[in-house]
Amino acid sequence: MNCVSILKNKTVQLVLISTAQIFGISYPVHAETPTESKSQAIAPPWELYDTDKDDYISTEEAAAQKMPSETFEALDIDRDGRLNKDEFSKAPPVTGTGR
Ligand SMILES: [Ca+2]
Ligand SMILES: [Ca+2]
Repeated sequence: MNCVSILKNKTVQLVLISTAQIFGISYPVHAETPTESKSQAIAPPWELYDTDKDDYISTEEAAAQKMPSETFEALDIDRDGRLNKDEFSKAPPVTGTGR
């Protein structure tokens, strides 16, 4: 009968939902997930800076991401007025949010 299969479906849905809820609750309690989110936050968003994709970050591109000019100058080790990936990789793990 159709009624039975609908009922079964509902039961399955209920089980799935409660399982998800248990999962959702126990996840933060355990809190022993590896630090992958951390390393992602540290990785500098090169693509975000190098908007014209010429493999260098110009002062304009740095300014567009609110990188302070002191930071830019400190990172520009060879003083050619732009940052290559090597120079940029030495950037502090602060991503253009202002502070
Ligand atoms: Ca560029
Ligand atoms: Ca440079």
